[in-house]
Amino acid sequence: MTVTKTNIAFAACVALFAAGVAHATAPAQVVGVKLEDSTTDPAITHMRIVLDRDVVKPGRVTLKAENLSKSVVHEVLIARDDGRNDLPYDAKRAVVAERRAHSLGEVGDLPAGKRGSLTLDLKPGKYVLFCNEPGHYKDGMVTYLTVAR
Ligand SMILES: [Cu+2]
Repeated sequence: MTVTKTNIAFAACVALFAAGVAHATAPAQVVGVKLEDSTTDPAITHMRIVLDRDVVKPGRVTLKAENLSKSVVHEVLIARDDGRNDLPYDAKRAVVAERRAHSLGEVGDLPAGKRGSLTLDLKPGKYVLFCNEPGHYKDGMVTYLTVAR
């Protein structure tokens, strides 16, 4: 077959399309996110976020959050971790300044015992997950997820 510009363009389109389909149909990687406090277990002295894995591959990632508290509302937000020690904080409201932290999404305001999930397309890098109910981030509801090839 004679190679023409049209053929090359067509081949490139097919390759892109195939890559797109493969990407769309690849199952999302699941990260279990447990939201816990002293009502979950009296031995837990500070509220916390526990992930069942802390490294995933780039691509679609589903955060499956479960609020294991008996009485406290929790939530989980995710943002890229830019290497700062602390996220930008609004001390007056006792919350992370979500917009300045560039939140990528959240499973918001989960009542005790409830579950929720969020699927995102994540590029390689380090991410921070935190609860932004007032006071919870400072109490320790923050953890990290690494996306690496
Ligand atoms: Cu919380």
